[in-house]
Parts: sequence; C-alpha cells; structure tokens
Amino acid sequence: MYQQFVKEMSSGQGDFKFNVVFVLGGPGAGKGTQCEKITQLQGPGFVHLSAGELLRAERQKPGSEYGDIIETHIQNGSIVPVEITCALLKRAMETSGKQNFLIDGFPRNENNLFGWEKEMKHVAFVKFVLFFNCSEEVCVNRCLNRGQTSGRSDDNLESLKKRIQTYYNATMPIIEHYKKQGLVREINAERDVEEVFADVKKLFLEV
Ligand code: UP5
Ligand code: MG
Repeated sequence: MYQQFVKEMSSGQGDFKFNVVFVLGGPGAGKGTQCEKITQLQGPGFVHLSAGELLRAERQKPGSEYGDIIETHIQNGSIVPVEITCALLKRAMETSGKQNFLIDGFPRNENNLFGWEKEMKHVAFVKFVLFFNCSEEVCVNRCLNRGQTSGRSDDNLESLKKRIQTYYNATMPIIEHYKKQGLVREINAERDVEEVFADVKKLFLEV
C-alpha cells in the first residue's frame, strides 16, 4: 500500500482525475507548434488542448451564445471570461476519456487563474508550467508571417500590439505566480523548432 502511495505521489496523480501541464508564452512563441510535437512523443501520452482553438471553434458554432463576445475579445487581444474558457476546457478533458493534458494558452490572467482553481483544483493536478520565452520582435514577426495564410482575425499589427500588451500586463504575473511555486520550466523559444523541441523533450521524458 505504501508503495502504491509513493507511486501515485511521484506520478502526481494521487486522487486527481487529470494531470495538466500549462503551456504559456507570448503570441507566436510556438506553443501550438511544440504541443503538437509533444503529443507525438512515445510514452507520456498527452492530449493537446489549445484554449484559443477551443474558443475559435465555439465562435464558429452556429447559434453559439458566446460567439460575439469571443470574437470581440480575440480581435482586441483581451481575455474571454473564465467561465466560458474553463467550461470548454473541462468539457474537452472529460469527453476525451484521457488523463494527461497540455493546456496551451491558459491561464492568461488572474480571472483565469481564480476560475480554474475554483472549478478544477480538486480534479486536475498541475504538474508544471512550460514557459516559452520569446522576444516581442520575434513573436510579432512570426504572427505577421503566419497572418499571410492563417485567416486568423488577430494576426494583424493592430491586434498584435494589444495581444502583446495583454501578455505583458496580465499573463506575465501568472507566470511569476507559478515561478514562486517552483513550477515553471522555462525554454528559450527563439531558436528553430527542432532546437526548442530538443529541450522540451527532455522535460517530458522525465514525466
Ligand atoms: N513558429 C513556431 N515556432 C517557431 C520557431 N521555433 N521558429 C520559427 N517559426 C516558428 O507559432 C506561430 C507561428 O510561428 C507559426 O507560423 C509557426 O509555424 C511559427 P504557434 O506554434 O502557432 O505559436 P503560438 O504560441 O501557439 O501562437 P498563438 O498565436 O496561437 O498564440 P496566442 O497566445 O496569441 O493565441 P491563442 O490562440 O492562444 O489565443 C488567441 C486569443 O484567444 C487571445 O489573444 C485571447 O483573446 C483569446 N484567449 C482567451 O481569451 N483565453 C484563453 O484562455 C486563450 C485565448
Ligand atoms: Mg497557438
């Protein structure tokens, strides 16, 4: 029994139904790109949930009562109220039938953090926070490049300025909050995709 206890604690599961790695970093830092690569790793078996993608999908749903509010926030680079985002995340986690999740682009501000803790604290164990550190200049250039083909309504200079501002003002304090808890694993995300992934991989093979 003791051995089982030690095993559960070291794998971080305990009584928790889900294990979570939050993935944070500026717009275009490479969160989505790296998450996709992590899901292909043999072993840990993570499901990638991008909060932004879930919101964009909800916005597209005919008759969604949240469509307009989501679109307004996305274009303004501001943050959708946590009740909406957390409900989408929770539903995706529950319907997946899986246990390990990369939650990409969330929590982005205090409202997100408090809302998550209220709703998920007892069911989801936060293993660590993967932080892709990338300069503003590189982030903006990557998004503008992608904007030529992405069709995303926020990949333009005007929205990007606001996204960057929100990132520094609202999201960095969340990263600092987790740093104080010793949970942040920081990666230099300015290098090419494979170089970044070489460092990311090391973290996940230890999970
Ligand atoms: N690329 C990636 N890695 C590269 C590398 N190492 N070298 C060179 N190029 C690289 O990558 C961006 C682009 O860069 C791609 O073209 C890629 O090929 C290239 P990507 O992996 O997509 O970066 P990512 O960090 O995922 O960028 P993204 O634009 O998705 O980040 P955001 O955080 O801005 O967007 P997100 O979709 O998470 O959120 C959008 C909006 O939704 C938010 O602004 C907000 O309004 C809303 N939102 C909420 O309100 N609440 C939430 O919880 C989440 C989102
Ligand atoms: Mg993304």
